Amino acid sequence: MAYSKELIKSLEEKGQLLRRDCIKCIGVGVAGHVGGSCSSADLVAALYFHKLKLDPKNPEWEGRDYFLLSKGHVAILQYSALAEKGFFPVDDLPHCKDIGFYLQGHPHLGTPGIEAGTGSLGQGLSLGLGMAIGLKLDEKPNRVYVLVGDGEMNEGQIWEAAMAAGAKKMNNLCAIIDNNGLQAQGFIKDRLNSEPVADKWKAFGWNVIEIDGHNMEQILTALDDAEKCTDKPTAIVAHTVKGKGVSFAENKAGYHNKALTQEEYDQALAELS
Ligand SMILES: Cc1ncc(C[n+]2csc(CCOP(=O)(O)OP(=O)(O)O)c2C)c(N)n1
Repeated sequence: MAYSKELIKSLEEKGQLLRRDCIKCIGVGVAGHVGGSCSSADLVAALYFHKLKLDPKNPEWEGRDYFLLSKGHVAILQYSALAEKGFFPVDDLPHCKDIGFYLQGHPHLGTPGIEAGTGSLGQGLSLGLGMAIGLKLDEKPNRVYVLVGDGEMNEGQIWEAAMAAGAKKMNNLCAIIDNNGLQAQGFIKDRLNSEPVADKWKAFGWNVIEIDGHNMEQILTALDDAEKCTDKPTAIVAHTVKGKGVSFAENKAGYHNKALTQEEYDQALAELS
């Protein structure tokens, strides 16, 4: 194994910690994005606690890597990672979405560690591509990572960015696709089917890596292999389970953005502990 057992275990634990933080952010009786947060949690844990070069004490550090949450509706997941990393207090997380509070329902500029306002689906990859082009023009080694939802791929702008990044051979750009098979209202295959996902990205000139998005060793290997690819942007197609780790929410569109009962809240935290 290329990575130590300790590293894998600690990152797996971080994934579970982020899921628990998300459930605490959501709380009881108020709708929140359980499904898409839990599906992306292991990917985000690997990025924030292993891959990304970041300085929590200096969020605008010139040497940093850039992470954009294009599926911005799961802002609670990014806030949890930023808080656990030390960008702001973990105790602030449950106040997320309070009127006037700095942690809002979608990421916005001005929050420490947030690189772009996202949540209007489809825009994050274009924003990331612009940053990647800027970094190349400045001859900087920083990398740009963008987390894209598979439902989000219904947006045409994703494919404009994909085409441009492929044509420009933006090897400093990595898209990670949370391929959980569900969007807000049902299975993607039953609505606007985006399969075959990997072939589409390949056709646009990307280096495509398919992984189990809950297997930490595969996640780390894919992120390292993306960095080694010198002539193409990389798309990591991560097969995940929406609601992963919360049994009653797994693979159910109904838990895309749902209020939890007290019983569900307690059960979710118990299962994730
Ligand atoms: C432009 C735009 N249209 C619609 C929405 C409402 N919306 C929020 S999440 C979502 C579904 C996204 O599905 P997916 O990208 O697969 O997210 P995941 O299942 O991973 O949470 C929709 C339609 C939005 N945020 N932006």
